[in-house]
Amino acid sequence: MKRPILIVVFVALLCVSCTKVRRAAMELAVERPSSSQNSISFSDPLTLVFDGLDATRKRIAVSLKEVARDFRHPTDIQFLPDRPSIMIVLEQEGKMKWHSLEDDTSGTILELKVLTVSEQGLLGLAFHPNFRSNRKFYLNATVKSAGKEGTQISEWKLPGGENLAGVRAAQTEIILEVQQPYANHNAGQLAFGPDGLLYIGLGDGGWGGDPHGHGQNRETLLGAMLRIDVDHPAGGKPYGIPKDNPFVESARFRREIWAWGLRNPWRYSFDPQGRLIAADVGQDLWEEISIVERGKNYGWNIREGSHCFKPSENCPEKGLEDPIIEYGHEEGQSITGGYVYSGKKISELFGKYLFGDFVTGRLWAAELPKSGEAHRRLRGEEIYTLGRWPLQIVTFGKGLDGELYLADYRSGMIYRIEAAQIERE
Ligand SMILES: [Ca+2]
Repeated sequence: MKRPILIVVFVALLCVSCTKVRRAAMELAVERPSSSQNSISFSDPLTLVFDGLDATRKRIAVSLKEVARDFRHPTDIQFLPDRPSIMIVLEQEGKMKWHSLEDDTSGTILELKVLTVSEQGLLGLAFHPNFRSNRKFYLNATVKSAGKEGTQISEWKLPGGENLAGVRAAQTEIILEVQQPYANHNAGQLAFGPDGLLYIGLGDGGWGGDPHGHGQNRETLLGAMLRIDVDHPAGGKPYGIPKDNPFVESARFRREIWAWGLRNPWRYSFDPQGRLIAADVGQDLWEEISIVERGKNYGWNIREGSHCFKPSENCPEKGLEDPIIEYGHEEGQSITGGYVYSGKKISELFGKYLFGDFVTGRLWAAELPKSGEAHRRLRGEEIYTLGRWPLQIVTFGKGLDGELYLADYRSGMIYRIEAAQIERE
């Protein structure tokens, strides 16, 4: 019974409103499909539900095809930039694994000694934009370093060659370490922007309600989206500060900060227009998605979504960015951001941003604001439901061909999102 207990801890600390969440997780456990099943279909009423607000939303019909299994607590899915069929999966407990979608072979690229309490672990991976020539990649993990627990961003090199079996990556540098006061809200994603710079989202340091006020404190790296240049180290650090970062001239605020006021930006990605779309996990009431831009304040912990948090009434609004999408805890309790779909399998999904909820297993797709359009709250008809699945949707992955994948934290299965299966009698 070890595994369910770990899951409950992970779920509960993502949002700190425990009883309701635990119950939801247990209900899901009962609904889980048998392991002999290798796909879940939109048309199968036993596994897929459209309830609550989803009952009134427009639907996009999809099925989930199992492409890999037997991962232990997967946390990230990426694809090897020069090998479209090689999927890379991180496991919370510290392993980075490869899996061939061509022949089902797999192996371990590295194992990192990480902390694994609550939301700690090996959490995010980004390949360098020039990976093909320099073979560099970056990991986001929670580790103990010099006696202190915190987030560590490290640089690695993967040896070249066709055959991945037996290949082991080597760590080349520690890029950044940030001490974490609590085990939750480490965020975890890493992503390079179209500008070639590395974006590192950091949560507020954890516990609940942001007890130290990190979200609004620009003198700390916590509760912020950082932007650094790993190719041009400067000032005695293994990275440089881009000249157009908002606080580059500031003596007071941290120069790594690109935007702040974030609670726990667990997953974020760049859309095809180069906009940074970040899903920020909420406290007790609201889950949210924002377009994150230079020098903007996304409100936490003054506001949760577009609502007052502290103070609970008549909170300031000026200078605080509202999300473009938010949903309440009757729909889900821990948002998992995804990617804009640009694959060929599901025409209705093309160009839409896919996201989901870890606790309730709901999947949605949104029509993001058009290029150049001011940020605004999306209207109801711009959000589609893909149903509520019996899964703990912990992360998404995007193939080099634009197809999307998701990982089920509980079962360790990886699914590809495909067109709906047509029922035949
Ligand atoms: Ca916010």
